[in-house]
Amino acid sequence: MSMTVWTYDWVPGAERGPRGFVRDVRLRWALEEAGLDYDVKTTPFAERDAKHFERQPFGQIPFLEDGEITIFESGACLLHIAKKSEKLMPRDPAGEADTLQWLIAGLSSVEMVSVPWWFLSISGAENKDLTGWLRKRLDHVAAVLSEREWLAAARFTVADLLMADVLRVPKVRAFAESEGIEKYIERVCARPAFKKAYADQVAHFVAAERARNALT
Ligand SMILES: N[C@@H](CCC(=O)N[C@@H](CS)C(=O)NCC(=O)O)C(=O)O
Repeated sequence: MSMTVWTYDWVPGAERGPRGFVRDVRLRWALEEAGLDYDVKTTPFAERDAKHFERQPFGQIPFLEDGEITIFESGACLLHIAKKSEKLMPRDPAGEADTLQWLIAGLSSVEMVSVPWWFLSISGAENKDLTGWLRKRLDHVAAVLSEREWLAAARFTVADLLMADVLRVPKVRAFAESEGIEKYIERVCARPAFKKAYADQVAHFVAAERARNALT
């Protein structure tokens, strides 16, 4: 049975806005890697109704529908998809644990710092302590990547998908000032599954912007 990735019907933002970086790309990418069928449906960005909050209690996207199951949080959705495909997570216990720890590290050790840092830096309220904290986290990731090509299990896994998606945010990527991190992002994002997921998301939001402009 085909799964459904839920995203917004439109996202705000001058010029490109966040197109290509909205987190539904993580789910699209994982499903492309796994070769699983999916479609994409939308929920309004502007008016978040009770139905939306029933499926994502923070009124955010993405969330995933898989038959009777609806699951939110991009990390949880990635793990749900990874359970269905060895391409995303090895099946041996050590490889699985390695993948799991690095996926969670991407979320709770790197994105947990990079998102507030990025948010403050665009609002002009840069916080020096947060900058130092992010510097340390990125330097540690760079040190790990100086010794290996992939984060876990000596192969591409869903942990790389997540970490690369966290690191490729332009301001974070530039701040990293690390050749190792740059090459890692290039390596992971050169994958055809990422290119397709990215292009599909950009096309989705470009079409949404055009439709909106046609109405005004
Ligand atoms: N921790 C959540 C974060 C989800 C998130 O930040 N989604 C953004 C789009 S990428 C969103 O819905 N933003 C609108 C809002 O927060 O109101 C996840 O990883 O799924």
